[in-house]
Amino acid sequence: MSEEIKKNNYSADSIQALEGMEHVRMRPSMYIGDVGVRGLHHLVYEVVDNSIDEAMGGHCDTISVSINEDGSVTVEDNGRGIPVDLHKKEGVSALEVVMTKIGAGGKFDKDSYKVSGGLHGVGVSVVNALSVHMKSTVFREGKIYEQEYERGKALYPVKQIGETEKRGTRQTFFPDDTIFQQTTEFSYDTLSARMRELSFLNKGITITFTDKREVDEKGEFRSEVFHSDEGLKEYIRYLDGNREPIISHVISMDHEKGEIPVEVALIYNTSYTENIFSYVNNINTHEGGTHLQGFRSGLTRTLKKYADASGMLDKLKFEISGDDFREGLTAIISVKVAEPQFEGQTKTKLGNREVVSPVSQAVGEMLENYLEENPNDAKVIIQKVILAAQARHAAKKAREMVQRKTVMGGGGLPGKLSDCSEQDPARCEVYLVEGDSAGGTAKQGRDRNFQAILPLRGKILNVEKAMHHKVFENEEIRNIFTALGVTVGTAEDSKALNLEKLRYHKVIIMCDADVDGSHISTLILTFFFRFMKELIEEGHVYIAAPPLYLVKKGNKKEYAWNDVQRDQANERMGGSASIQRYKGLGEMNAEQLWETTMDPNFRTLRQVNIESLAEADQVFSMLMGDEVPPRREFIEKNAVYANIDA
Ligand code: 0RA
Repeated sequence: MSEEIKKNNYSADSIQALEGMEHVRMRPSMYIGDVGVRGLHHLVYEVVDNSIDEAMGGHCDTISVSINEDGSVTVEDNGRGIPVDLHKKEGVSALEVVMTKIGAGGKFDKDSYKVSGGLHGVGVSVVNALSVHMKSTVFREGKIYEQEYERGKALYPVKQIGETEKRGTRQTFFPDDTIFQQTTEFSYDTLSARMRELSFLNKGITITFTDKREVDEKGEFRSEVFHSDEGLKEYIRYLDGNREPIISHVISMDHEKGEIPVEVALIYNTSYTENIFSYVNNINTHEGGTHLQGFRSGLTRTLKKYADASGMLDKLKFEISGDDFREGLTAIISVKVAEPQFEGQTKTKLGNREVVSPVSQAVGEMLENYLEENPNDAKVIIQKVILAAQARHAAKKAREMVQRKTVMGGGGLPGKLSDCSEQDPARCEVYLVEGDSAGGTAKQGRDRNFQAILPLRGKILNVEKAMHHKVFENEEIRNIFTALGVTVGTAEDSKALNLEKLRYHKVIIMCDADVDGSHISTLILTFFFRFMKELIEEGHVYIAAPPLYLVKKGNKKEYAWNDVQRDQANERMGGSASIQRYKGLGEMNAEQLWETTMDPNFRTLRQVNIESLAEADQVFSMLMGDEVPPRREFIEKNAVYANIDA
């Protein structure tokens, strides 16, 4: 915490004067990142982390998480129970210290992997400070103890309320809506995805997750049980369930080397994309870092050595690059580091140098063994690497073509783009519109000062199934690159994206509000996800929401985005209004399109952000891959962008 304080120019004195808990309430973002949807969900992760630590220490095996009927959350484990005896220095129970003193979090157990500096590991007291009400119940040494708090302040000393055979800790909290002003409503999908991820990352633990806010037709709560005996190996199978493997097993290992526990699992599939997810202390390190560096070097070194020895590269005319070893690779790396240094823009890049070599060595050993024992798979992998190298050369040529056109400036813009007159990208937006006819309407309806229109022809290429050079050769995709002013590839990294010349800070996907429309949105999003991830990560991508109905009676008219709104509008008009269902953007005239979907004062845009990259990857590969049954089931059950928090 001291680091953070220095950075933000708070003197130690002013903090003390404020008292830790008050400070958390005054500057919540310093502790949990933000006070939006993300920060809200971090409260749950923080409490669950404590139970996971207890499980990792070998003291418990079951954690249950529930969203209660009243919207609060309960996390319970069957661990040793937080101690309740008197804390000598503070003069109150240890439980009260843990719950009400900032930074008291992991003081009991020296040998747990607590994260300092990242978003997790700030301590359960932060959750308490940001909750209107919290209750801790401890089951320990035959007794039940309880203490309650309001906005972080204990309401009474810990009291014994009964006897029990149980052991464990139960925490229930109700987030403070004066802090989380945007919303205090927890998302089932977000929490469920995190619990699934945690169960893969911490094998052997059972995590049950239940939403008690509503019941289904059978009168039952929505509930899932997550448990993984094989950890990352199973995680890979889950992630790649919709892709076709080219080798017979998931390659994996789990061991401790030089104090740093390393777990790795990987597989090669028929796709052309690289999917590596890395974790430090259960936190997804989006920006990678030293563990990823170790993984890559171990992979490249070992495969290269094997390929060289096999003679398969003898007749090859091009150089093989690091990227080539990772085409069609899905991998997960999870390390536990006692004092992680997090760097990078979002503090999700591991900086500890001492991690590189143990990871590299572990990966090398694991692969060497596998290649030795599975010579057929080894051959398949090397063949894939060679193909990747060939394709990379072709892609480089295609990319250079795109680049040349982009660099030419004005004249290089796609003919179909109707540009805006404003020059400042921060104020410009571009609508990617399905079809030429809707494009025409949008062009008439827009405010040409700051809104540009790029019509896209029908279904754009499914990048999930196409080789890289095909992607760069595709005209619609080239138009998107050129219109946005985005280029790919630098001297160091052939896949790095250059967003510096981005011409619009809002990129808005506008499609029909029907199944075809969401399919097209998904194709475009998949393209962004695979080729311009940073564009999504930096919050530039939005989805427009055209209305579904026009409700009209006499000179009154209202638009509706769902059936409830439609019926309410009809009622407001005294019933028997005429209802037009828009089957597509094409049925709206320019004025209607402007009023409902393009006018910044009235439209609703859904910003696309990738909460969990691994989950998003799984969803995109399912939606865009070969396996039809899971896709159909998913589309029938969910909105297409269910896992892209919008
Ligand atoms: C330190 C010591 C002991 C228990 C815990 C921490 C503990 C903390 C949490 C947080 C959530 N669930 C928890 N379960 C246990 C007790 C040590 C002992 O009994 O000797």
